[in-house]
Amino acid sequence: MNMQRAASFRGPPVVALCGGVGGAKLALGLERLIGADLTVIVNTGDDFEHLGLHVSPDIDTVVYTLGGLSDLERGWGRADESWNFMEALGALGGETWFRLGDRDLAMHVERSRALRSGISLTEFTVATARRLGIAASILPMSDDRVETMVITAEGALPFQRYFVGLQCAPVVKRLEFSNAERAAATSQVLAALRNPDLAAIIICPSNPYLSVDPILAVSDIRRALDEVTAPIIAVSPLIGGQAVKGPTAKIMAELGVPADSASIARHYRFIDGLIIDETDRAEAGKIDMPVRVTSTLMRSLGDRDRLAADCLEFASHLAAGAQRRTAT
Ligand code: FO1
Repeated sequence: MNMQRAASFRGPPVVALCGGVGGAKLALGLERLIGADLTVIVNTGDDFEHLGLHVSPDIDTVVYTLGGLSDLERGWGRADESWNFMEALGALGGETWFRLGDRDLAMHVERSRALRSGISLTEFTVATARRLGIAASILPMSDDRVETMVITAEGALPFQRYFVGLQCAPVVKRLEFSNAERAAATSQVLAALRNPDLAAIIICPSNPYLSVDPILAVSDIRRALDEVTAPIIAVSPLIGGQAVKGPTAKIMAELGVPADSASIARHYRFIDGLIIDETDRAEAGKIDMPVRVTSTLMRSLGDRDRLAADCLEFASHLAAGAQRRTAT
């Protein structure tokens, strides 16, 4: 094939809904597979004002991961990081419970400056991703502020106080996403979800309660999802009743929900299919929707690519089945 044509060839668009670390791994696999045909809609319920700066942890995790800048060990922040700012801040008696690396700090300073000058979070994120050579579109779920509040046995806690400050120790009673009902989805998010050529919507293996629910709580997004005809699939974040990283299983236990794939399927009752890990193969029969069993553990780059390909294949299989049902 002519190389110029190959470079500009576009396939059907795909949307991924994504939180932080786990979700970003699959988003990277998808981006490597379909490049500019991918739009990643990212949770901003974790965003907060810290040290006078606007911090968007999940957006940054996705941007750093797709931009090849992320720290693979830590999962968040940048590789080759140094911590001089934190040390100097600590010496002055400043707040150091939430660590901002020197390189990462540049992102928060520049984003805060942009927002103060009237540039939207979407405009800043799209421009930054382009500058870092990322082919996919990375979009915040909304430009309006939505704040995830963790209602715990010890009271209501802003997300990062719960997650980083208290290391997820307090017992979760429920979650609230303040302003989600009123927050508007951006025109870019709605255009991606309403694209008539859409091949699939993929809910990444992020924490359903902390990372995906805030996206689904935005009324405009929920309504748009109700109207899509493309298959919506999710990848379960659980393997053998545990999340690879983070407090998903702990939160499920605290909410009185069994930490298994059937619970994930019930949680996302509007989806058309669920991908589960082969460790949980025996659970497939208990799930009341189409299930694809594969390896969902993403250690290597190859794992990310393979799971991304499995997602696209599963979605196209579901779409073909739906077409056959419509035709008969
Ligand atoms: N996570 C931590 O566990 N400790 C931190 O000090 C921390 C700082 C931090 C700074 C910037 C950033 O983009 C992310 C950061 N994270 C930190 C990760 C973040 O709190 C969570 O991973 C997400 O909000 C949950 O998806």
